[in-house]
Amino acid sequence: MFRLYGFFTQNSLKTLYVLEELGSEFEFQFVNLGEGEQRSEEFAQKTPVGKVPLLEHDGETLFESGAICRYVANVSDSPLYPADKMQRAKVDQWMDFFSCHLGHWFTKMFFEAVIRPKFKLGDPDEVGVAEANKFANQQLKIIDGLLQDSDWLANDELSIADLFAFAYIEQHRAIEFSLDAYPNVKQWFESIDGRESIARARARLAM
Ligand SMILES: N[C@@H](CCC(=O)N[C@@H](CS)C(=O)NCC(=O)O)C(=O)O
Repeated sequence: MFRLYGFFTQNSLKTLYVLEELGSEFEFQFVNLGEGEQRSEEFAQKTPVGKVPLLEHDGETLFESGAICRYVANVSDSPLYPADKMQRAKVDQWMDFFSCHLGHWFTKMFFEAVIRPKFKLGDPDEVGVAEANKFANQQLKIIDGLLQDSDWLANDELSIADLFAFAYIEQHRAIEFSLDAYPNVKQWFESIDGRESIARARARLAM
């Protein structure tokens, strides 16, 4: 059985969404970052980076949400991470795009609007927010064009890339960023938002 350590934020949510969509059996252990639990000696023994999400399986540990999503789908032989090499690369391509680009900008805006004030982490980075907003809008336009011809990001099928990307885009709610200008993204977002796997994952966190 898998054991996942996580918090409310998007990196943990990606892995929770994928585990629930796979129908995997797993235990979820909440790590309260607000209380500094990631810096406890017990947690430090499990991971050198002191971050969530963290997966335990078969006596091994794994960090990095992308690596965790790929691993759990792989172990489950799931079509959510296709075996075909090119199809798999397309899934990886979109996961990397969201980690490095569009998801990164949403995370920056979420950090500035929610995390920084909540944990009193100093002065807001207004220049950084303006840059994130500009690039997020440019890149949402690209994704909106892609989703005009397909319901999903890769290979015309739901994959771990969609769930991974969804967790980033989901941050738009907390920062009051409207998706109205991107109707295909909005439709894609809502179709994932309504999935039972997402509801089960949220119930684990009692969100
Ligand atoms: N690239 C990592 C990022 C992990 C990460 O930054 N986790 C944050 C929560 S979203 C964390 O654990 N922060 C606690 C800390 O840095 O002390 C991933 O995708 O898993």
